Amino acid sequence: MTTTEEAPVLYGAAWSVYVRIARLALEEKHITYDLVEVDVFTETGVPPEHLNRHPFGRIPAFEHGNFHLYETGAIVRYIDDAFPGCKLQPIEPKARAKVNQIVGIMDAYAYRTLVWDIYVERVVSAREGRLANEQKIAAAIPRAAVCLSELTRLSDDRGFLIGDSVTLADLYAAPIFACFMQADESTLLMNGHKKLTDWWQRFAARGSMCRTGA
Ligand SMILES: N[C@@H](CCC(=O)N[C@@H](CS)C(=O)NCC(=O)O)C(=O)O
Repeated sequence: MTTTEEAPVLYGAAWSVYVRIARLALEEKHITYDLVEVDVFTETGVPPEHLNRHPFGRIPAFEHGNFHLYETGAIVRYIDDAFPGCKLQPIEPKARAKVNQIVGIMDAYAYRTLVWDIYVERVVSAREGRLANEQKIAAAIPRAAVCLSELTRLSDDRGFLIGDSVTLADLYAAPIFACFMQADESTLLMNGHKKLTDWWQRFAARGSMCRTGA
């Protein structure tokens, strides 16, 4: 039997956007957990023991006693439902649907565009001493603009993206913004998005963000 007192274990790497989303959920609910480092980019590929936890070879994977999960969306909702503490999903159906809509946008569109196409090409490539793929960045700009204008349109102005307390929408958006805002392209793209800029400045200073910074 699994009790909430058993410390959950997260398998993954501290640099990972998705691992950080799951860590933020644990941190916001003040749950003690262990982070076990897994490198999925070794020369020999994903470690075999990790493929047992996550057959698709991604991170994070999650363990709570004898209960095993992968897919960040399932992990954070389990964390929210199974543990006491603040609720990360609104009860009111329309607010809950909007939180899930933002989570879906972050997952399906923003992660690839803002992290891989802009942040990795502009910031990580420079750090690694390789040339940025300017074509990839240029193609990502209009998609990034849609991500940001949709976030602005869908979010309200009560301190968090949706409502007056932290939700999964913030937890999905923040690790993606932490990467994207390091790229020069963010300055121009965030122009005219004051509500988002203010949200990011407030959210980036939260204890959970400081404790999970790579
Ligand atoms: N759908 C997965 C996505 C997780 C994901 O893509 N994680 C990245 C790290 S942020 C990863 O494992 N990348 C390894 C790879 O692409 O091979 C989830 O929601 O957990």
